[in-house]
Amino acid sequence: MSTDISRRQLFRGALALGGVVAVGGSLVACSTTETGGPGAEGGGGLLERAKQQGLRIAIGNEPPYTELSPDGTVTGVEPDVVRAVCERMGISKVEGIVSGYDAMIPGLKANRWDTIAAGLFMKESRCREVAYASPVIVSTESFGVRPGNPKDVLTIADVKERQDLRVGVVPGGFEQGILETAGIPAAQIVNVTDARGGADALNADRIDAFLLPTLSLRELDGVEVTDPIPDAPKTGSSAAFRPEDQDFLDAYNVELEKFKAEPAFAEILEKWGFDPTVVAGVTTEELCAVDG
Ligand code: 6CS
Repeated sequence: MSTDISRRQLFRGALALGGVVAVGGSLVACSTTETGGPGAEGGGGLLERAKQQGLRIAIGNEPPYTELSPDGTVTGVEPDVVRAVCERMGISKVEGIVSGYDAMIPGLKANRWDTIAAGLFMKESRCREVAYASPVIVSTESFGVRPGNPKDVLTIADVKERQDLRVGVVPGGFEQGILETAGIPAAQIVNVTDARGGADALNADRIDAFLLPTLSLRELDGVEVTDPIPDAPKTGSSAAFRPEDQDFLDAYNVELEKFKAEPAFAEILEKWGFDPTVVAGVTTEELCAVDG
């Protein structure tokens, strides 16, 4: 069982002590925008259009990967990295649009946003549809369980072997793919709306475990978080683009690689609870080889 306190608990502590917590970020364009955005024409058009109109990113609002603050700002580890790299590209505005994970790639293809910056973990099926930038995070998966882990759920193999276990996942998420790839029957896989919905389902005994990234689970009050699941695949991500925006991606990667060498990159990751040393040397090709 992980007992580390979450970033959110630290945040609350700072506020309770009267501390000032700087929340960066730009305003969120919460409404979905019509198709035909800056990337509509594909090719080099996105860079020029983004410089003029800003870059629209899809986010999941699942801290610490992405977070929509009450005052409308969008932050989280990936949006903060995107914003820093965009500044180096002459793009001064980054707008976040909240989406479910299952709609992120279709929405990108429909030009509802220009980039996915949500911690949409790389895997074969996704890498066939979108073009990922160089990895910025590698993280782990855990089970959220009721206090004391009464069903003793610790591994994917436990779920496979005990068909009475019901596991919650967010629709179309990486975790649903983990269970399906492991051959776990659909009857054991329960869709929940999002991180908060999964915690509610757990506490209402509609599921026995909630499969989600370790750091996301740690943000949820009342949920016990298992140690990282030993037989879950490596989860890594970065910004994802339409294949036709390769020119933009090439320019983005040049600035991203420079930024990754600066202390500010590690500072962003550590602020959100990620270990910058884990992603060092990990490649898109490696993460795109993950089954699913
Ligand atoms: O990549 C995904 O689908 C998963 N990523 C995060 C950050 N949370 C859950 C989601 O299923």
